[in-house]
Amino acid sequence: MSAAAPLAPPLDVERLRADFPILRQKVNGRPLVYLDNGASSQRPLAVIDAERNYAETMHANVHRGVHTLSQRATDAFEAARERVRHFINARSVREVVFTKGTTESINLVAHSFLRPRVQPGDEVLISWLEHHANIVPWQMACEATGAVLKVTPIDRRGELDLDAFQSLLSDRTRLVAMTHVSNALGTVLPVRQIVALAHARGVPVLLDGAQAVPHFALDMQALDCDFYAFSGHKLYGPDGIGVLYGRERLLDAMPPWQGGGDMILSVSFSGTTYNQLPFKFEAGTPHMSGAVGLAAAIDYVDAVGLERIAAWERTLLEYATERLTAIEGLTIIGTARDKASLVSFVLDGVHPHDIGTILDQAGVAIRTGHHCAMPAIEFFGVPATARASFAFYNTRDEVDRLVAAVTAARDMFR
Ligand code: 7TS
Repeated sequence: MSAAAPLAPPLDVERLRADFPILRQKVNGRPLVYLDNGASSQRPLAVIDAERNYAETMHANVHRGVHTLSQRATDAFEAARERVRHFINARSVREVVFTKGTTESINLVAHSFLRPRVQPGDEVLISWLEHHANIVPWQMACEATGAVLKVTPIDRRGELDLDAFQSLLSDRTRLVAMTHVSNALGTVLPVRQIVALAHARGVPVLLDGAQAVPHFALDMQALDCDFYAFSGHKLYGPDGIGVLYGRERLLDAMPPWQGGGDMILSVSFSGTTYNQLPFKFEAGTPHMSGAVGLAAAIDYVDAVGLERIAAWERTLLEYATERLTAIEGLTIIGTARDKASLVSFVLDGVHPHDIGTILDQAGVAIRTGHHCAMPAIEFFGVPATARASFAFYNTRDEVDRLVAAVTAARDMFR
């Protein structure tokens, strides 16, 4: 079984693994097999070194000082923003807002974009696949405003019902907010169609890219969405840093959502004028070393090549799907035709948490539970799944270790 021939030469996975110090350890006496990349992927030395270099040679507060270190820190921070802009092909750095992560990016849009625009009875349209980060902020905004949350159904494969989506779009829809890739099932959503259908009705679209950014190349101008949110820690970068991409025209018209330093031009007790984009949305001291580390992660991912990453991850997904399916009593939850490299599954007679614990004893790290996407998991009539999520540094041998450990777990409960 092999994936379609990649355009670039295949990855030298063993060589790349050497870039990730954390992967070199044993857990419970066995070499670590890290398959929880959907939650957080690991950082290469290049990222660790970039954060360290920042701390050792340029740390000071940005945008504030005339002294040399402050200037260096500001230059590094703004260079990181330009690096992100280039990576996602945004038109301008004014469209790149640094946040804590996907969750904060979505909350920013819920507060500053949605709340001021909706009347009682207006609608926000999401899907059944969403992570709680793309459900709860809209529920809170709806509760505060009288707007209504509408949910696009999915089918037994875990694919979005595009016809239903189309009929749920109404004259009252003020925003579509959808995940690009489901973290619980791996489904890749037809985001271009979603954007085109929504825009045809004049409805703006936010995409939750937390699970997409590590797997495929992004182009905001081609995608044409209005907002796009992602996190550094799933992209081989630091935690505590993320991005909100927003169409400049929309960001410009939005009020700030947090007040404080950096987001102002001038403050007096009679009134305050706000700073220009993107600083208007970055109140307080930002995560400067995080931005620098995120830029290094993007450099690293670009050097490896997202096309080659996608090809190798597809091979891993197919291999894991084939081998796991062959385990008696195992059911894969989420069988969309277009899937990112993760497999959610349940095993007859064994609770997912027990699978996770037994796998950990074998040095295999997976995630178990509802993956903060309770509606998506409960749709399949299960309270939880076990989820193995792959990165480009995973190997076929590691899939074999996963399969052996799952088989052992099943035998233990027989
Ligand atoms: N959206 C999706 C699709 C996600 O997968 C996650 C995190 C988030 C939003 C929130 O991202 P954060 O960086 O702001 O926390 N997903 C997971 C996961 O699958 N396991 O742990 C976290």
